[in-house]
Amino acid sequence: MRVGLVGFKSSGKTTVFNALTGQKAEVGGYAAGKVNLGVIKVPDPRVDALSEICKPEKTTYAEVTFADVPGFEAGKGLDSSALTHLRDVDAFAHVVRAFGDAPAAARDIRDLEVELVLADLAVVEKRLERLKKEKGKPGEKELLEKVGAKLSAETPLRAAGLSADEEKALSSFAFLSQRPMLYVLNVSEADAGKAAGQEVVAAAASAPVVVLSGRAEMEIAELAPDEQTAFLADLGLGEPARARFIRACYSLLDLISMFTVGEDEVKAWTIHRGDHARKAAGKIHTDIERGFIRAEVIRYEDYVTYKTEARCREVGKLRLEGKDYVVQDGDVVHFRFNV
Ligand SMILES: Nc1nc2c(ncn2[C@@H]2O[C@H](COP(=O)(O)OP(=O)(O)OP(=O)(O)O)[C@@H](O)[C@H]2O)c(=O)[nH]1
Ligand SMILES: [Mg+2]
Repeated sequence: MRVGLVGFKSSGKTTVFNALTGQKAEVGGYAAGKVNLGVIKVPDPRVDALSEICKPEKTTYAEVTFADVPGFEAGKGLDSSALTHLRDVDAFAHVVRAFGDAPAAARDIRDLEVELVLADLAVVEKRLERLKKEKGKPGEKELLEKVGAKLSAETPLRAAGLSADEEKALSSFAFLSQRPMLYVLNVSEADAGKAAGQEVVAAAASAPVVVLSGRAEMEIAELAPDEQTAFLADLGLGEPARARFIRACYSLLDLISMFTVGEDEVKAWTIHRGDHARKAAGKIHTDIERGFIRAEVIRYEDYVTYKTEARCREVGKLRLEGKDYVVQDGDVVHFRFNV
């Protein structure tokens, strides 16, 4: 799962990237053209609690990869290298400058959205042009015309009310405006504890907005844990924005966690909301997916209450589920399989 930190030049993407990943990539645009990549753990108090109970040798959190993409030139449209970077990520975190001189956050939000829409419209028009000469799939032309009309009205495809079947039919086009979007409002230190203004919220349409100060967060990330708490309190914050932001990305992508527990390892596995047990098993190993027999499932809350699988079984909190069971966020799962 790759989330792209994207936006116009000098909005603070690399600063935010450093805050998230603890890396020390060069800020100030000196490393122009370079994409920085970082893998981060998704903070999850449930993993901590399970680990506390099981005392495993190893504790493994879910992970998200962040890509820090070079900034786009305002007012110039997206060039081919910008489009390549955008196509390479599953979701966008648009880092918007709201610090320093004359920030125009709402305008930046709308401008990038329009760029995504225009890039998609170009793809639609090119394909429709081709369909004058060749025969497409049944219904393809009609669907592309519908999509083209939405885009012409500057509606991003993620907000176009497409059905699941339509989305599936369009998946090979890899439209940019269809991908999940989240806004990072990069504010000055003084504004770190405040909520986003009305104009920004309106421009963001219904996409989530995370307010943070990239510079302050980067400094916090460099401190020892006990110093971090004091610094955060000074800024009027309870936890680093980093934790909020990472969780927001996770839910934006409609990802959930299931857990496996044992003496050797407590581990969070990233799956999609709606995944069936057999598919979820395949995350762990294809053998488990192939030889799937059943899933033994305990709710996270029950596991924390009764502490062991055996005790959960005794009190009737361990359920046996088949391959079509839809795994729920927080399920503690033990797969039985045979190969
Ligand atoms: N005051 C203040 N300055 C910041 C903040 N975040 C970034 N900056 C400054 O803004 C400048 C650009 O920051 P970068 O993180 O390099 O921005 P970028 O978006 O990666 O820039 P490009 O990759 O060139 O598009 C640097 O001088 C940063 O120190 C912030 O929260 N507050
Ligand atoms: Mg940068």
